[in-house]
Amino acid sequence: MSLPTASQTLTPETIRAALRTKTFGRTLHILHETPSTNTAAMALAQKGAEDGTVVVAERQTAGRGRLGRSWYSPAGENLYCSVIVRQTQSQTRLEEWLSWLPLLSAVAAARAIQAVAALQARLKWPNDILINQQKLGGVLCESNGSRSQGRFVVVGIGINVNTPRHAFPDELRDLATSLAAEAGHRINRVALLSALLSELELCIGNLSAQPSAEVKREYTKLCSTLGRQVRVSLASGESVEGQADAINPDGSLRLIRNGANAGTILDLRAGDVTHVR
Ligand code: BT5
Repeated sequence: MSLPTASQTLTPETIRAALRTKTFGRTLHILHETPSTNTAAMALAQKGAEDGTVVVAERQTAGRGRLGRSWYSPAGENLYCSVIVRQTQSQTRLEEWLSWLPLLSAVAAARAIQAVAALQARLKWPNDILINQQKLGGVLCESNGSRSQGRFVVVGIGINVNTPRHAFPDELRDLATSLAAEAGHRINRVALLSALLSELELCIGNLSAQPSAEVKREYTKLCSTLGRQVRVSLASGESVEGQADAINPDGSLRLIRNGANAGTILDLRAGDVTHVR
């Protein structure tokens, strides 16, 4: 068998030959171009697509981050991937399941990056994938509200794989990086996608069976936010500062506040973290 080359394109054949999963990616939609793989996966899930269905695109014309932000998604270089995950938990465990999904998906991405590119990614709470403090990727989880269709979450992951440092738009050049920029050579996207889907199946599968203490501990180990002074912008527009102390059992971030409220504990379920020092 010949070794896949780093420029290998994403085709059903190359991906299927590399897949090592039980369910994730066994139903696979590969799009040349789409507004957002998350939007495409949402539409498929609403029509009943099965658990583990994956949408991958070569290019996104309206790739999305959280809170309406955009995700830079040039053609042919990177991974833009969304997985439909159907909820198998009882209602009582739903909140925990939903809050850990993005965190564990980020662990899965870090594991895949280590396996394929031999680079150690770190995670910024809740869902940023970093190398050397620069943003390499992100996770966007979106769920449906309706119980009649069965609860599902679309786990969207974007990883900058082969974009050269100089090719990022001005506003991202100092903030973003790619695997190729860090490794000094191009990285095979098919191998990375296959590893990512295997790790997602393992990490999320673990979560469905029971809250996996092991993957949660791994998140804590990889999370570069902990122990730092941080500023967190909240959805309300307010921002709070303090020391990131721990990840709580429900996936929220425990912050020990500074300033007028020094010492007060705040448990944050969402927010944008800036590492102050
Ligand atoms: C995220 O949002 O980090 C989640 C990104 C998820 C993207 C995937 S791609 C497949 C799937 N389909 C989609 O439409 N989305 C998902 P957030 O934490 O809100 O970060 C967004 C911010 O990251 C932007 O405001 C920019 O500052 C920065 N950014 C945008 N594109 C980037 C890129 N390619 N690399 C690094 N940083 C980027």
